[in-house]
Amino acid sequence: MRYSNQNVAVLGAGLSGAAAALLLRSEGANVTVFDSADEKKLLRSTLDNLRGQGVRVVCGTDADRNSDQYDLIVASPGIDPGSALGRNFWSRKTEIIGELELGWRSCETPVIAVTGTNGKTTTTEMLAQMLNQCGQKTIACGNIGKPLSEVAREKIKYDVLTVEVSSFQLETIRTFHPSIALWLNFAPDHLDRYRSVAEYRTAKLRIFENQTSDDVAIVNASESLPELSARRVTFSAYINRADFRLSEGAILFQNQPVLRMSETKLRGSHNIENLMATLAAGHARGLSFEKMVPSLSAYEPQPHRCEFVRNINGVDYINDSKATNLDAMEKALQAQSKSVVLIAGGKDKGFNYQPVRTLVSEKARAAILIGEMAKQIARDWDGALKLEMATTLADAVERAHAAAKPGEVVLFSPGTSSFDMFKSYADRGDQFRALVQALPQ
Ligand code: UMA
Repeated sequence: MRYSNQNVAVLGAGLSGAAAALLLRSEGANVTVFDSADEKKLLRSTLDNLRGQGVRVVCGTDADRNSDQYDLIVASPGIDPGSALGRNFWSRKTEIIGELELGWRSCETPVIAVTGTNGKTTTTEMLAQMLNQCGQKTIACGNIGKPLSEVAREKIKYDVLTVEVSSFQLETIRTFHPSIALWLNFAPDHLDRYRSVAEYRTAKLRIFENQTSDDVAIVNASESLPELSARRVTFSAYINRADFRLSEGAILFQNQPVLRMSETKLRGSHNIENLMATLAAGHARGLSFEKMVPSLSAYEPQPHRCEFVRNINGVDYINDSKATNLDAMEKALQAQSKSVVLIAGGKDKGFNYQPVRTLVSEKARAAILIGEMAKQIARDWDGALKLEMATTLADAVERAHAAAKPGEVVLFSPGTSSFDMFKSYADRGDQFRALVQALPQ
């Protein structure tokens, strides 16, 4: 067994930490899980399961101050090296890897890795569904929700794994080596974790770090990326020299039409590029376009991504809670052809809303602001459009309902993450949907 009798510390008792701990246990390690949160705030079922499998769990300030020695430290992606728990363990000489790297080391299946500031979840889901329907057995895992370590522990046989990877996960890789790596796009994000946009980009670029000339890098042609060892395949909805490009509503590969957008249920130029990257990955796996097209045509967009909720008296209500950064908000606004009443705001992630001020003033007639960022956004957009402050999401929905006129759209596209008021973007989107469903006709 790979980790027989090794003492391993796992940082974080969330999804990644629990999966890492159980994989390590199954491979013979003595495991201690550390979590800064008070034990009462953690999921009882997770802790019971870990302890039942012989894992020691240390919570709260005891975790932040622990000084025992370990042979290996495995970090969950959400542990910032600068946090109290992070500082305690990063200051040691012991090897630290992330949960993604741990899962990779126990995995014998080739990996397709998908990164990008936006669109990774849609692309990962769409690609996994397409590969399965085309007879290549895969699972969508990683940042999408099921940690790679859990897939590795289950030991189910797949032809390939389709892994969504975040910058947080890539920060702590060593040997992680996808045979196909997708770089969808890049925009500023996570400035509450990184000191600069450049630092965030550097973490993300590590997706290509261990690739060789036998591998494929599928990259957005509008990105100026460094020299890559892998064979580069490009895509773009805007650049004509890309291998996959757009012409008259159809995706072309080497100038031959392979998919018409009207045959799919996806809209917006960001989704065209997600489709191009998916087709490129399937092509790299040896699939013909004829085989891939029926699956892509049938693909239904997932909730919280410009999801149509309801029309009330001629006003469309759209849930775009997945817009956890400004780039995603920008794409949602660009995709609107009707006048918008925008609901925006949420957690303070260290950026301001100035960069979208002009677009917002062009697309939106009014904006209703919520969360930690509300006052900052009000300063950034002052004078650009009518602004209202709301105390809760329910208050924001009521205000939007009162403000919107027939023919307009109420767009809930926060532009930042949800953790100031909600458990996750999905919780936030579910609450928005329920509030809209409860509005009178
Ligand atoms: N914790 C500490 N100390 C800290 C920070 C956190 O002890 O300083 C503890 C928390 O109390 C908590 C645990 O760590 O109990 C949470 O760990 P985590 O934040 O790594 O969360 P997981 O539940 O393990 O989920 C992680 C990813 N979360 C993050 O990267 C923040 C999930 O991505 C991913 O789905 C999951 O692993 C499985 O791979 C979520 C995400 O928001 C969806 N990702 C970001 C994004 O997509 O933008 C990167």
